[in-house]
Amino acid sequence: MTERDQKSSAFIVIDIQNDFCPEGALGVAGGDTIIAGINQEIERFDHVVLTQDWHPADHSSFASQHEGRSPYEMITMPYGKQTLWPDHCVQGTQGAEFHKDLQWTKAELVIRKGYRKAIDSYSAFFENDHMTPTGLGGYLKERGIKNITLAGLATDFCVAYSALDAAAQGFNVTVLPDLSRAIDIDGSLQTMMKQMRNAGVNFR
Ligand code: VGL
Ligand code: ZN
Repeated sequence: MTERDQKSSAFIVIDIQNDFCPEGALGVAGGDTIIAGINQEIERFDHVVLTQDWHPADHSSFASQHEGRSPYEMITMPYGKQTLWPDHCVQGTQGAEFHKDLQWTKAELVIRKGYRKAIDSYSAFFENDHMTPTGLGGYLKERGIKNITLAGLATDFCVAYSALDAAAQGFNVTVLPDLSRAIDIDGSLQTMMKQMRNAGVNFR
């Protein structure tokens, strides 16, 4: 990267939290195996942002809040379709903390998402109504960031939705699939990889 590229590029690390690692409440296979590689990327970038899934204990994306429903079922919410999840990343719990091996100290911003009971947020940019901004797009633009590199958990949910929104907002987007891991429900990985390719997301 040239010095100029370096200044206008940010690395966004998605949801490297205990609950998304194999022992966690919504464990993603191999989720902890990408952390060393992510730490190396953190070293390389001038600008690092972390995201943190951050739900109230009664969040509406939890199957436990819906009588007779099980995790991984799909329901319809006022804002559209929503997959139901095991309770995960509850605010202030150990499961919501960053994995202990993640080198997070360099991060300039931690963006929390999914903190409102009535709506989930996969993307770091917009909540799942695709309308309510988190503020991250404005933050990055105001600071002159043009290129975004993304990695983390999970490839087919928070990484993919963040990449799609970033591309739609005009950022030049690169996803690192080798430093991301997927939940992969009903072909979601293939579907989202295709959507990212169609949106002009780069892969490295
Ligand atoms: C995520 C499901 C529910 C993710 C977050 O980080 O990909 N997936 N909440
Ligand atoms: Zn979540």
